[in-house]
Amino acid sequence: MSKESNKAKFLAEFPKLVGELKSILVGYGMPAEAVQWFEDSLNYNTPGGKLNRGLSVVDTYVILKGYKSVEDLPAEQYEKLAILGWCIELLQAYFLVADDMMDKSITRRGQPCWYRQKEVGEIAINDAFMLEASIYALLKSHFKKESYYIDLIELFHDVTLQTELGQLLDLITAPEDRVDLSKFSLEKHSFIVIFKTAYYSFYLPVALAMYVAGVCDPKDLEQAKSVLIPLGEYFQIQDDYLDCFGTPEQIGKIGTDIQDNKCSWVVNKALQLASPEQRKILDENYGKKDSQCEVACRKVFNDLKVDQYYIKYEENVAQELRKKISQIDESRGFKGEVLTAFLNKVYKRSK
Ligand code: DMA
Ligand code: MG
Ligand code: MG
Ligand code: MG
Repeated sequence: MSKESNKAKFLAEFPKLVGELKSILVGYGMPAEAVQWFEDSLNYNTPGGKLNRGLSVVDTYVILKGYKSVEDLPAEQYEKLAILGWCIELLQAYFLVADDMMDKSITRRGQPCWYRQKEVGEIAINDAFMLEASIYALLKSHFKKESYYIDLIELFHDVTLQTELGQLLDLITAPEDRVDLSKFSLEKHSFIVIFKTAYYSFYLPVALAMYVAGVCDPKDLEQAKSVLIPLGEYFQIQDDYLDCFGTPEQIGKIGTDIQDNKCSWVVNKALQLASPEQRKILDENYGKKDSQCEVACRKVFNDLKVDQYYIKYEENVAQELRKKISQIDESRGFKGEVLTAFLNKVYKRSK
């Protein structure tokens, strides 16, 4: 089955879940306009991305159970995995609605950010909470009878807190009014991105599929984590790189990291390489809400050839990860191929 038809099959599950979630509101007697609002928020914020996280739950299970392709999965089993995949996409939608408000972003997935819709505004905060609450409603109705139900809930709770801790550090390291580049470092960057991105985007989909497959010995969860966390770190470094060097058409969003004073990989790499003159330019121009200042920073990044360091970083990290994967102990049923599949989805991505 092709990548496109896998995605189409996964997307076809979503309207059913929307129907189910709406029926909870209807059951509480919510007025039709509120039900419509919730439906609009679900449809606007959940399905429009690459769906890599959601699809990976299904893909991981297929590999762990030794199926040849997604098509060979019994329909009932496919549905369960797809629901877990959509639960990650709901978690992602929740984080993104809030992230775009906090980062003052303009577009997401090629359309205006939800909070920028004129009738939405700060109601988006409550919409974000409702996207998150939807996860637990779906888990309850589809997994309550499973022996691993509490493991799923704890996993979602744990990675949610981890992500929020990463977001906290991301935001307090980037105050709007006080630019102080001496607060940045690649070590701090690593901490931020592992927490804000790697746990929920990489560890979560694989761990969910492992629980359903019954391949969830703590040693195996640890093995998966030992590759997925550095892989997620690499993914967020790509995100930082694309924020600066990608085009809005390519990435579906307008980069805001320079003006937002973000502790991004790009500025950290530049700080490592900068001459005292270049450092002065960055000190005076980074984190200012001014497009001329942004241009001055971009010129320093280009002069330092940060993009070429990125290409080198990408090749090195992929090689290291492949080596780590080759050392995975498969004796309890976990498979390194799960991790290779993930790495291949991410390697040299351009959106
Ligand atoms: C992404 O950080 C992290 C979360 C939890 C949404 P970001 O602000 O760099 O993401 P984006 O570039 O997509 O706004
Ligand atoms: Mg953002
Ligand atoms: Mg952010
Ligand atoms: Mg970003």
